[in-house]
Amino acid sequence: MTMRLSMHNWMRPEPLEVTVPRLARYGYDAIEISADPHGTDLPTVRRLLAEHDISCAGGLALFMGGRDLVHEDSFIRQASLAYLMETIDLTAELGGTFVTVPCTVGKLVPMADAASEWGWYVTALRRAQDHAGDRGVRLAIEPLTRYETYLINRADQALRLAEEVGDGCGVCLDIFHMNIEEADWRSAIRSCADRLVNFHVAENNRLPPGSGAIDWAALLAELAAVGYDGHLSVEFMPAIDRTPVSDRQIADAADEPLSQGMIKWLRDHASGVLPERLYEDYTAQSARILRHHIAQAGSGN
Ligand code: LER
Ligand code: MN
Repeated sequence: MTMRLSMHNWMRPEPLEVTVPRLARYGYDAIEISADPHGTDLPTVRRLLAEHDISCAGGLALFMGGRDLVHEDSFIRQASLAYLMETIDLTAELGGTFVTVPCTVGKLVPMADAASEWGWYVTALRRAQDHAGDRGVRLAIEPLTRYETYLINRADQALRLAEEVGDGCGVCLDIFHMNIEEADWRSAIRSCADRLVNFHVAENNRLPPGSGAIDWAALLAELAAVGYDGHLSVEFMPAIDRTPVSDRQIADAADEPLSQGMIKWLRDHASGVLPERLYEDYTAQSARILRHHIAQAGSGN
């Protein structure tokens, strides 16, 4: 079994009717979907995926806006867990096998003492994993850089959390975040190998593979060596560039007709709304570079 290629749909606010045919055009196998469980018509999405031969690898829970599993207010924690549960349901309905769970993005300061937060997190994720397990889905705890969250930044922290949550709980590593936070990305991958259910890819500068300093041959060889046969999920997110040297023309999120939550979400990733052409080029480049390295890793070169 070899690694498969997937991509998120959260980096560019656009309908799935635009995203899914694009993925098919560039030879992706799957989508890692983030969708509003209340505003998504499942039969329509299922039809769209089938029509373009794109599978649902898994889902991603967007912890943006008010969503926070370790908020000091128990009502907010409860509503955030309900959101995660519904994302698990939606993902299972589409045939996905994991739900990626990052911390609340843009929350850089804790609200409570460390023991309370850890306890709330473990309790919520145990309930979510129980719910997910009944549906053939695993949670995938994803560490993010310190610039997005203060809580889970490294593989060892994610692993400890997953172990406390229980056997079914997995980990999702993201080489962009790892490149900043891990002392040794190889040993981080090895330590999580038994629980690694998803892997996000972007360059060290969060550009698409091929436009940065990550050694893709070495990375994919390491993933193959630990027996990883899940998805490589593309997640480029170029920084907004308002200087005269820019050729990106990324729109400030606030200049687009988006919700306040989505505006903050994009800004918290130091980005904005990418023009269609750039997004298309980055999607194509990611597939080209990764396909090459997946084939090399598969042949043992
Ligand atoms: C998500 O996969 C991620 O990497 C983050 O930056 C926050 O969503
Ligand atoms: Mn990621």
